[in-house]
Amino acid sequence: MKTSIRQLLARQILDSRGRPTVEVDAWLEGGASGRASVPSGASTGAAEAHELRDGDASRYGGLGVLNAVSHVNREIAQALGGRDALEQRRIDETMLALDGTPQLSRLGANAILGVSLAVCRAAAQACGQQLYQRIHQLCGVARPVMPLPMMNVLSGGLHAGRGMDVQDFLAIPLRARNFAEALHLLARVRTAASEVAARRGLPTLLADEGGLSPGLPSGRDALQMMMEIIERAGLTPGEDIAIAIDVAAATLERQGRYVFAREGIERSAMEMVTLLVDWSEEFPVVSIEDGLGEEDWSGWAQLTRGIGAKVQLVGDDLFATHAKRLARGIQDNVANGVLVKANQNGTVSGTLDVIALARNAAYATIVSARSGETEDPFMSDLAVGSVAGQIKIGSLRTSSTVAKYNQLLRIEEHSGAEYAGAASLRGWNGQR
Ligand code: 2PG
Ligand code: MG
Repeated sequence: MKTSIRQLLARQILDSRGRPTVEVDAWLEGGASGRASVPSGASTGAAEAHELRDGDASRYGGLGVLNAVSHVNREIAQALGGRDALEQRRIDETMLALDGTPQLSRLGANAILGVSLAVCRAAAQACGQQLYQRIHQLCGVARPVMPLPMMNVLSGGLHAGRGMDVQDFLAIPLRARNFAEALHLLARVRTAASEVAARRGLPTLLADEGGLSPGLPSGRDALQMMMEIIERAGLTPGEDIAIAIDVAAATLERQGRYVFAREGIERSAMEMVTLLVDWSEEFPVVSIEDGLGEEDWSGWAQLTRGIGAKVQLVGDDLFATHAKRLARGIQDNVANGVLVKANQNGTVSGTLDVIALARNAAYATIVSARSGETEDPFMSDLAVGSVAGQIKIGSLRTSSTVAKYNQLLRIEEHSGAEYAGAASLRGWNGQR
């Protein structure tokens, strides 16, 4: 059969932090092929699928992925040789069964995801489809939609040497008729961010995701700087551009308390909730990710009761793109959105299942980049094809990040898909 897998070939390449990651080429009998590579996080959740690293300190400080590469080239290639690439779910399930561990720690989620992505791309090529069309066919929902973007502007936490306690401050364009216009607004914000930093005598060098790392003493100071940046861009905060935050609270949590080392303050879960409520009242903050720790379900429930009706509350480390964890959140009224990272899950099918589960519960779905990326823009096609509605990417500076935005421009041109816009934000009613 023309769409049977003829060969899988993996290799070790480097990501945007210069760390090894897995790239896979999939070749089908009819000559179609697909290449994909796997991203990698720094603020990783404990429930994420396992990224297999060699641990050989003499090579890339132990971060090599040669074992994962060899698992693709031997065990996985043997199991999948001759299988129909159009049967994405069967391919993914075969790999899960072959691995046999709950977090894919034997073969490595990086090995498995690399194959899953490459096979998906090869299948698209074999069918004469764009990748987003192939993904859309796999989910079988309404028409593809261009996502509302959120772009990293200021970084702290593990993405910027802990220069600030809170990990990310992002910009969301509220008024754009299409993705290309939204991108233009974000470009203006990013340029203004450098100008404001330079004027204040703050560093203009890039953090891991291409944003700035101003090292401000508190989250409130960062929010004030975001306001200044938006205004400097000639835009109105809360009307043209809103603010999103990724607290990445799991990286602050120590024995149930949240340690803001830079600020010199420790907060209880209740104080975290108060802080986030205050920020969302004082500033045009429309989306808060990981406002509490990854096992702090009661704190999360409290936050959701407090502001879940008017602010998007997104679980990243909390849900880890994991259906069971998301189902618990839905059941307990925790959060109202889920961050979607294919490498937290391990397969394309599993990731699409999480998106479907969220959609059925009216949770927002935000396809997200990792802080370590490659030039592969798979996530852009995933966001459009799965009708996720939102996408979170690093800043408009590094090529690995810009590759995702550029792919969205191409998809918009090719598909003529409608733009989701701010209506895809949970809790947003056009004000604030
Ligand atoms: C996150 C991502 C991107 P990382 O926390 O949402 O900002 O970071 O890939 O390090 O988990
Ligand atoms: Mg996060």
